Amino acid sequence: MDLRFGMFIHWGPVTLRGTEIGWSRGTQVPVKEYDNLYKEFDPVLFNADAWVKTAKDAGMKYLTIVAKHHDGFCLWPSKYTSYNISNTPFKKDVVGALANACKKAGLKFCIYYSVLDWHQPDYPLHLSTGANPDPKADMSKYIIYMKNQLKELISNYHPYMLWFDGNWEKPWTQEMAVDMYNYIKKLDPKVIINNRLGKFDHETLTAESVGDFATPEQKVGKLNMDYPWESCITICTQWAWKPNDKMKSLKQCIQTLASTAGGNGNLLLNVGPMMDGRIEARQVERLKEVGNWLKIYGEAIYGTKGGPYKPDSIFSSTRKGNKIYLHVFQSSGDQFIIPAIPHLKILKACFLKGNRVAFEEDKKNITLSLPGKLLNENDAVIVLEMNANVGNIPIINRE
Ligand code: FHN
Repeated sequence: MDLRFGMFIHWGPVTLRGTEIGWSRGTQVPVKEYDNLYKEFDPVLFNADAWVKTAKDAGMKYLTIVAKHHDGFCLWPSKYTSYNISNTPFKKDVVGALANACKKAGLKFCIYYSVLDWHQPDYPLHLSTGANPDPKADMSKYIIYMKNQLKELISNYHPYMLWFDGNWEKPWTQEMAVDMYNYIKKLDPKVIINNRLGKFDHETLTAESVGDFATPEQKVGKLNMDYPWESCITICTQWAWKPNDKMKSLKQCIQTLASTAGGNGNLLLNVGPMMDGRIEARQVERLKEVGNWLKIYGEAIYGTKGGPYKPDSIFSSTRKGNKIYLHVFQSSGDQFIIPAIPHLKILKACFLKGNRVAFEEDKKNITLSLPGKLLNENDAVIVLEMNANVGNIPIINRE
């Protein structure tokens, strides 16, 4: 949770069609055609160090590769199925290359693995529609297949975190989830596991949940100081690569990161590399711009807690030690008024890496005098140095 910002990567033979990974199988792309795309998959420009450099330059601290999505194709040379990268013209172990590149660059390496597998014979459902369960399938054999692959991934690539998905279909039960969680924690007690093994709402973490953190999707999670969470959001609209897909602006990317951190959560920002193995230049550029912002303002994101103010469209806040970082997204006029902080006094207010900010403080409000034009239009960070540690201030709602 101190890392706050990671890269998510959805990629596979489906990029040869530019349609959505998994879900376009049997819809936009006929099943037979989809399941044979791997025979043409040859991303000769794939360079793990280049992907990791893009993540690092973006200020991301961890990287999560989709090793196997719902379509069952494996981006590593699994010995438990021939439906894997070693049987493509490309052959190279993509998961292994990224694990090594992350290690060299000091990024935490993480793996996404889909519980449901429409391609694997022993998984009862072979279509995204869930139609006609396969009577020949044997879910208990599929669970052995899953355990063998997870053991293969954990012992070969030592992931820091496992990001499961595809837990919503009938063949998969809560009992299977608990058993799988315990099996993995025996293999590696330190590995972090998301909450998408269990059969419960992935936006929250409850006693019934099976997993270590909640996973809101395509939205910023709600402010929550009680349990860890991570929002996964696409930099464009589709998870896998799509030609001319609409890309988020720099302001959207930065304000989304400041809002997830302001809500006490992480952001896993997704890219879909192209069929030749490169991440689109415009996405690399956008991520670089985010990284440039973090080079200046990273102190207000990494290793901070969310709050004490509830985030909204105007601003969010993060905190560490006796400092509160106000992330101002838009200012209306030269005064910025927020509720006072009970029992605490401001010693100093200034723009992070910038000038002092004049302020008045009374029992009810803090009034900050802001220049007409904010220092950074994407997110101007103001630091309030308080006269005591701010870690345990209860959440403050703005009327
Ligand atoms: O179906 C998947 C989808 O393809 C994508 O992988 C996202 C990423 O979190 N999760 C599922 C939808 O909830």
